[in-house]
Amino acid sequence: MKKVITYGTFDLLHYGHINLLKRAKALGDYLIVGLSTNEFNKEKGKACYFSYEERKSLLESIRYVDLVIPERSWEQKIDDIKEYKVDVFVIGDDWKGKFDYLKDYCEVIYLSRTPEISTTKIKKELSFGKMAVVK
Ligand code: C2G
Repeated sequence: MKKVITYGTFDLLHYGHINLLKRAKALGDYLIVGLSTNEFNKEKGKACYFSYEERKSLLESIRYVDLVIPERSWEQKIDDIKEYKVDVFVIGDDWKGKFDYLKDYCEVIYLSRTPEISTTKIKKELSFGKMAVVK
């Protein structure tokens, strides 16, 4: 069984996240998501709208996701790859090159980000009262 892992905050889940998870799952048979805890998000300088438990339950409802584990630090990836016998590490190409050190432990793949959508954009536009365009 080919196991894939990815990591992220996945706040205000949107189609860019789903596109990433769909393509990540297509790289193997089993997809693990390391979900940033609220505490780790503070280290990442991210303030989340949804709590860890809420973000976890959203991710677990996605057909592409097989297991959600907590991401508590930058350093846990190698241990996770060993512990879960991961074959492929995948993440969006906004991280291109940043995780090449994992190549000693598994395949490393950077996937193109979905343009135009981000949690930050959603927050900003909602705060200006911009709602979805009703055609
Ligand atoms: N993503 C994407 N397209 C978007 C937005 C996000 O493909 N429009 C991808 C990101 O590249 C990432 C994943 O969705 O692979 C989750 O995005 P974030 O929650 O923003 O994750 P990030 O804060 O980058 O956390 O240790 C790694 C970090 O935890 C990554």
